[in-house]
Amino acid sequence: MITLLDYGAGNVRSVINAVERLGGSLKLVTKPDDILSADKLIFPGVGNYESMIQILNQKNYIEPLRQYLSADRPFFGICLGMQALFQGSEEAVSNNESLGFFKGRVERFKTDLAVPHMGWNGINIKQKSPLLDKVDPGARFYFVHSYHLVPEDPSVILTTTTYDYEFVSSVQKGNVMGTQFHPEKSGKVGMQLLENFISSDDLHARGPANIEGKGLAKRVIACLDVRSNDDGDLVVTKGDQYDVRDKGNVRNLGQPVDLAKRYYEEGADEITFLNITGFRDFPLKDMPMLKVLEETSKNVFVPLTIGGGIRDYTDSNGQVYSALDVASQYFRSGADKISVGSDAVEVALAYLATGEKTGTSAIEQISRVYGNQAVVISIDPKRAWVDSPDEAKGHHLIQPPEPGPENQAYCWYQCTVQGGRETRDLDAVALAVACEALGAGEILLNCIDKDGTNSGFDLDLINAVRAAVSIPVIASSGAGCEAHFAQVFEQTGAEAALAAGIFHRKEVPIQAVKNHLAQRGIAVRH
Ligand code: 1PR
Repeated sequence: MITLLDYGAGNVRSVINAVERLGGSLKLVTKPDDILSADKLIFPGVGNYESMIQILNQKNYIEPLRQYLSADRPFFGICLGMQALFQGSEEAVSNNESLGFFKGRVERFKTDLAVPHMGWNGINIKQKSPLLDKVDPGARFYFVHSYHLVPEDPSVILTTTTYDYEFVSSVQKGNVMGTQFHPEKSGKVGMQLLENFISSDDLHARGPANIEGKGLAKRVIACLDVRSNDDGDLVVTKGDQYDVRDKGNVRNLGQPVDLAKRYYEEGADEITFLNITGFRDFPLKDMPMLKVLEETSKNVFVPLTIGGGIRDYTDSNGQVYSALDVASQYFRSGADKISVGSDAVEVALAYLATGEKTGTSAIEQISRVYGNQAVVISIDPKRAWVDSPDEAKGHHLIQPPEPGPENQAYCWYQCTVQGGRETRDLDAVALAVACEALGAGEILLNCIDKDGTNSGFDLDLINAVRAAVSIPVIASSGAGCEAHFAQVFEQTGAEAALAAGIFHRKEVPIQAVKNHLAQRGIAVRH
């Protein structure tokens, strides 16, 4: 019997699904006594450190947790759930006092690389532990965090990981252990680690080790654009430059749950769902999308992102729902990240006009509760061609190798909303910078001109945005063959590349992309 400490933030569904898949039975902590009566306790934490500590205090969980830990009973903290074991974090502004089981603190990454550290990275094993039994030392695990541990006592370090520099990625002392990475999101290798925790009778470490692991891999993401077709069924569709109709009918490329499962099995590093008509429907009434997430997360143990319709909403009875309410439903249904499209453009325009952060925008609210890493901004720019820089003052201008349709020498990338239906006087670079300032943790960078063309990613656009932000960028739109992925990783700083059409039409298998990247010396997860 595994007891799960769910303090109400982030995606615990994946941990529940993983434990159940491994045959474990699960009980949720609903009162302080449940902690003390647990046989084995898992504490998955996602989001903001300070809000986690506040909730643990409000629920009176701190003291029973301290008692449980000091009795050396089996405890597994994941991500924030492990950070909570230390004395405090730089992330917390005021209330900083944590469980204090381990001496040491949590610090923000100090690096020129993108922060959050997001993606599949290796582990350097420092101790032999039953937790790592049957885990291939060359395996990679899924990380998503901006802060890392700095323990005072090196003897508690189980593994380290290298991201610019070496940081502590898991700890263990007796029966108390934790990982910065997410085993529940790390595919088969993560399941093995969870199984080790669940089924081992003796979890104590067995002495020092010195095994070096691999480095951070570039991510290959499969994207599923989802909407109702004309018969009212939720289907995966795919457009050409955002036009998803073929002879008047919405293209139907399959069922979202089935396709997501297929891509997980084929080795996708993440799956993204975009509810492309979310801007006109209210997602909390769009229960099929929540169901899709619930069902998908039972079979798919890599990160899931969901976008479409994440904004404040007032229904016909005057009932107000915040973007945070909508996002919370998605997280509870199995999403790890949410993606904001149209609303981000409006929010950024308002922020750029006043220079003031209101604290009430979707980006700010969701990142405050769930952490920056959970907020992706999906940008849908279109090229706007001009003859001279004077015609695009204030916008980030590019001089592409090929001129425009009327021989124009320059273009800027104009933001659109509602799936490209309307444009705004804002360029993609400015949008990305504003959203990072408001608290976004990642950019999903589409390009309407390239979408569905199979002609390769828009390298100019990707370079311009990547150079302007310090959060990870996912290159999207235009992938037509394996070589396009190598090109985007060799010629831009993108951390991940996403494709839709070539995977849906089975033109290029995900493994073929990864094999090609590996042959070119680009690190990928196999
Ligand atoms: O504005 O917050 O409601 O979010 C709506 C979301 O739906 C946005 O993220 C927006 O990008 C997306 N969206 C809206 N309309 C469409 C459409 O296609 N008509 N799809 C749409 C966006 C772009 C990518 C696509 C890549 C790769 N699709 O997701 O998968 O371009 O395609 P490719 O590899 O086939 O070239 P909101």
